[in-house]
Amino acid sequence: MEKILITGAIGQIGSELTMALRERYGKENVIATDIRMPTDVDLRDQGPFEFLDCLDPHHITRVMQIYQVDTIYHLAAILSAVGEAKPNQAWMVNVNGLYNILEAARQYHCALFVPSSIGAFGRSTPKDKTPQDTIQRPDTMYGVSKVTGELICDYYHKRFGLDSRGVRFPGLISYETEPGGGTTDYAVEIFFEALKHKKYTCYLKEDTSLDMMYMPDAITAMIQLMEADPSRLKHRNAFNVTAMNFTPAQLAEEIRKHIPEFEIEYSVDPIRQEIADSWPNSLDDSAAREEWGWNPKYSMAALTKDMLDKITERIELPSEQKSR
Ligand code: NAD
Ligand code: AKB
Repeated sequence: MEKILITGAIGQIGSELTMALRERYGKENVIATDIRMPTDVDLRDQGPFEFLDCLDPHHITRVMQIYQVDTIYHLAAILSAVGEAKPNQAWMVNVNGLYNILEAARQYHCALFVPSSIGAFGRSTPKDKTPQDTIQRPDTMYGVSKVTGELICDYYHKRFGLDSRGVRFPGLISYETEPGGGTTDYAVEIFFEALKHKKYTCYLKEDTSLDMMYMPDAITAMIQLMEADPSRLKHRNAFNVTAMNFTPAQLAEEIRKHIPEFEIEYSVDPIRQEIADSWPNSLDDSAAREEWGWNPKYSMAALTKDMLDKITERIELPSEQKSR
């Protein structure tokens, strides 16, 4: 029976991936870990949870031994906007933390999933339909750490035969857990603000085009790639994956189909705008489609409806707004 360790399990992706993997492989077989304690009762009580700092290699190996781990989803990281504010911490967690996990995975013969990001591209990368294999010269610490991660995961596969796999995620949109300090967070905040206040002030310019994906598709991508037949994988780490592409103005227009009074204003944050401007407008994900059958389900319209429905169920709204 597979024993799966998740690092950064309390974060935006980890909180949903943990529940999905417990559902698929059995609650006792999925060990959620983080440097924060979970407040979500299901995540905390439905299966094992361990405090685990990926900067502590001895602790990693101790947890691996106790649970006889054979697969790791390594999600512990510092995201792009926080990474620009704290570049030293971003390098430590995203590079040194990954190195510790790679070493543990090598010693204990584990399969390893590590997500990269559209942040691994930079201004000199072709912006539209960004190819799978192309120029990667990012100028953020997040991007530098992500390219380093992609390369070292490939190295461990080639040099040690480690079964490392990964995708380059676009901005992920979800309602369960707040995003952890990225540049694409506006695309989550906008839904909560639209429902609570019918207005949102966006920190990116109205015409900033970025790729995005709804969390259910992201969860499917991770599991599907880790279960894929290895003989079909020409690429290993950092498959481009995407589901949709929009600007803040286009997302606001889609939200207005459900909340006609919704208003969006813009107050541009120069740091996050500069990061977004250095990322692709859209990705070419044909390698993922060909090599392991990637095929996202949610469009911008389907995501918008589902986000508004799910958040409405969760937040306390005056009763007349609930009958939206
Ligand atoms: P998040 O910030 O929501 O969660 C990261 C988690 O890592 C947090 O719970 C944090 O407590 C934990 N963490 C931080 N330092 C740690 C340490 N030293 N040891 C152990 N845990 C530590 O991030 P996320 O959005 O869930 O992202 C997970 C991964 O996916 C990251 O590698 C990120 O770069 C990548 N990714 C995310 C997105 C997105 O839109 N969410 C897009 C592209 C790539
Ligand atoms: C961020 O904005 O930092 C993340 C990402 C796209 O990697 N959401």
